[in-house]
Amino acid sequence: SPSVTEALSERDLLIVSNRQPYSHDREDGEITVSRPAGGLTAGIDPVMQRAEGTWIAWGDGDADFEVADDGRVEVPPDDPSYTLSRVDLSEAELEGYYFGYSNQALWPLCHGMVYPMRCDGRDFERYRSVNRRFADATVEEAGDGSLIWFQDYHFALAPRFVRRELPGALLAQFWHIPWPTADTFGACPQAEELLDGLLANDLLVFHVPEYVENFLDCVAEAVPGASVDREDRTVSHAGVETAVRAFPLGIDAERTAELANRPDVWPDLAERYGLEGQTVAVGVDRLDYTKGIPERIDAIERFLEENPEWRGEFTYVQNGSASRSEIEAYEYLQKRVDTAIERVNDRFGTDEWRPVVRVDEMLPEAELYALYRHGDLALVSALRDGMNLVAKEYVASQIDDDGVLLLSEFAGAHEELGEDAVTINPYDTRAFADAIERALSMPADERTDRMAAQRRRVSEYDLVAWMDDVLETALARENDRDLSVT
Ligand code: GDG
Repeated sequence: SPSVTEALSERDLLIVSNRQPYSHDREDGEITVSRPAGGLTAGIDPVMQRAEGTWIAWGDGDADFEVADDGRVEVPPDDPSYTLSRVDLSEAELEGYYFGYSNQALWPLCHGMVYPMRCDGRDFERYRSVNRRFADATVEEAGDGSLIWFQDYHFALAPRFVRRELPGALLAQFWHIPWPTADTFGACPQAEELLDGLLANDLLVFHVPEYVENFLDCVAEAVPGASVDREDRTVSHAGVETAVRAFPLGIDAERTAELANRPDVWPDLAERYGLEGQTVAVGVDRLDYTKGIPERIDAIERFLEENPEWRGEFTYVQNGSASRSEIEAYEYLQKRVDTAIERVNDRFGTDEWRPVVRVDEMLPEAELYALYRHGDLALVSALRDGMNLVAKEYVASQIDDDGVLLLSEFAGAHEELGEDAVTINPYDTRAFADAIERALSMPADERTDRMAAQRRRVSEYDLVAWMDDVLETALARENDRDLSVT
């Protein structure tokens, strides 16, 4: 909004994230710039352009560091307006901080999955030292009047390091994944230090109230001397008062609908994957064990078993690009998905029809949104998910209001969309299979009413509305601080 933009133009805005908004690659000796996909990165970019701030991120290619000696470069390339400052990580740092602690300790822990969790002490030391490197890079660019916005679970410790150097700066953090119950979080040997790091923020934001409550429980249990005010949802600890809030991340619904409305994309896509004349269900995920993909394929198998009239008529498209494959739990998941798909296709497939179509490659946005638009059903069956933007993207693409979203009760998105979506428990194969059948036979006017209600929500509370809430609340923290001092 104009008021937030104006407030930001008067101060220095810094973003700290693992992923960078632009990367440089070398192609045939030439250096080219690309803009990695991703809703939030794309959403913050225009804010940064207006605020002329600084973005600190991991640079991941030789070319990134060739464009400038110190890794600093002005972006966007065609209209330079803010600084991208890269932190170069060694193999060992990446191994310990990213593949180790971030993705084998914090990721499973926060999703309540202690089985694949590995809280290795050496990984944690790397995580801490990389957090310190990002904090140092931040302090170098920032001042006491800066607003510093940390993204996600890669940086639980950096806020404390920054706070020690810049006691007057305004610090905020957005945590993209769930926060588990105190019982689960207590399993982590580094629990107290992680909480102490996060409590150096003036504002800590989660997607939904449940994560806020869980976080406050964890603090009450594991941080000696912290005082938790349940009513205000604030914590006072080590000289800082942290407000803990829930703002559910939104998407650029208008742009999504425009892309979904492009003509001529669907016919080619439908031909490529054999979807012509089929009733189509879609699933779009990074191949991650939190997304409930094998559970979904089990439900499809059960559905085809019990509803023979749908054989030959119904196709499930699984779009899933490999992710974090270096990690054993991911390698195992990928095999489970392959095996499950093969099993269903062998059991029910014919020469003319494959029940499950696997799309391995990253689809261009226009194709992804065409798939959403023409998907009669979307199956979102996460076992746990901070939000799940796929659910919102599917809804925003339903410009004809005729699809049905089947949504796991364990995804953050269920908080906003659950009332009008078809709720599923991914562990309940029989009920999930029944829900697919019910969704397919839902009367047209009911489908339309439900989808229109979901679409209204997604376009009303969109990415801009969310960003306004977060930044406005962060800026208001400063006034609260001044008041509490005087
Ligand atoms: C984390 C949290 C939270 C996927 N395939 C293609 C493609 N995608 C895009 C989707 C979507 C994104 O990837 C996945 O976002 P999700 O939100 O579903 O999941 P995570 O990656 O786990 O994200 C999650 C999110 O952070 C934000 O806070 O919602 O809970 O886990 O945007 O569209 N995009 C294209 N082609 C593909 O083939 N272009």
